[in-house]
Amino acid sequence: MNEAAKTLASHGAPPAFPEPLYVGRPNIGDREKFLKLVGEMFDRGRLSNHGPLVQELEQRIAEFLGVKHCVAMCNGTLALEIAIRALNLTGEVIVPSYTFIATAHALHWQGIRPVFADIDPRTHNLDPASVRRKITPRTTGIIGVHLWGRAAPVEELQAIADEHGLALMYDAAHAFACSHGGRMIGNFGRCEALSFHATKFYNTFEGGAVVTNEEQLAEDMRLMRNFGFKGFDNVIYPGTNGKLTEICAAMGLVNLESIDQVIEINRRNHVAYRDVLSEFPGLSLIEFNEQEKNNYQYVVIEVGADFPAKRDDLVDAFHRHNVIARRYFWPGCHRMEPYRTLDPDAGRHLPHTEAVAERVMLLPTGTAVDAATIRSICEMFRCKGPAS
Ligand code: T4K
Repeated sequence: MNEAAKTLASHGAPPAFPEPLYVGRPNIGDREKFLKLVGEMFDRGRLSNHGPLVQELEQRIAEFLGVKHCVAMCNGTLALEIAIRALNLTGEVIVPSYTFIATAHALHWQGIRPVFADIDPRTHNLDPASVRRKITPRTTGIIGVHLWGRAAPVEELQAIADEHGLALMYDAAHAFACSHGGRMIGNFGRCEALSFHATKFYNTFEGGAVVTNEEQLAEDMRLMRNFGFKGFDNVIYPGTNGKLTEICAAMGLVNLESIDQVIEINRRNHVAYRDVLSEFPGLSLIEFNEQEKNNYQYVVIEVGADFPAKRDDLVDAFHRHNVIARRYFWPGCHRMEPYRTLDPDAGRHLPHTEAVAERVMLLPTGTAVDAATIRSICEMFRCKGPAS
């Protein structure tokens, strides 16, 4: 038993939850409607290759985001890879290290070097000053990440991209249904990649999309996701297979209908966490700008040095109590392979990334938890906190 777990036990911590509570438990919409769509799909005998459900989903998502084109993909990682290729990125591309590993891997898989810039410790998003310092003659682009659904500094990044003739795109895997300056995310940079993975607040089992307002870019990406086929027997590009299936699109269409409801549940959960956690000096919950649209899909807590338990001990103790808290995105991409071996000293330039990665922990939200569960989850902090 680690120190935090021992202290929890000695302070009469609540009993473990009977079932694990996960960060990333899927939200599942109307099952009857889903099964009806699947039945119709079987009757049609169209299971993949841009069938009617995928076409409808693309149209619905484009309308929802107010963007001209939505190119559905089989997952968020392929969406990133295809977007990167369609933008002709080569050489070096600047990305945050404080992100899911897919952001960096999508570049590395195409022989492009991800160059890690530091983050602003207040927003957890790219620090424009650090981005500027990372530009070299080999830099061709910047990928901003709207971490936790909070917009990256889009105005500053656009100014840097314009000044240096760089392509700017976004990894918007966390930011579906979010806005910045009243404009839906999906409309920034040259294109934005979305993830609809099962663990996202809105899911298509696996899935994703690239959204863009550029006609030619959308056309190129449609070609790339389907092996480069332009009509029967005519391949004009070395493409890949990035297609979303019909059954995934059926899930997406059904889940779109309950998206407002899920966001409202996430928002209520966020408020419930905020109310309880405000009692604990040393713990802070990241906030969202209430003037914007937010999906509140991540409950991100920073464990300060003044809190009487270490983040890692807390995470272990929570796990023992069946609350599967996560340390996203520890230890930072630069400390994972192959990047750690390629540049062992990268951390010297990423002090905020390293510090934030050491203090963040995520707790469960979504339709699987309610206010009473949240109070019980937070009891574990109370046992260790100054109030006990
Ligand atoms: N860019 C960013 C910034 C991203 O965050 C991601 C994905 C991507 C790009 C790439 O998009 P995709 O190619 O994935 O579409 C999870 C997700 O797999 C990943 O999609 C997500 N980000 C990342 C933040 O989280 P893991 O390795 O933490 O997943 P895993 O298997 O540990 O699942 C998390 C928890 O969710 C588990 O403890 C159990 C629960 N769970 C999971 C699944 C799949 C369920 O309860 N039911 C399920 O069906 O990466």
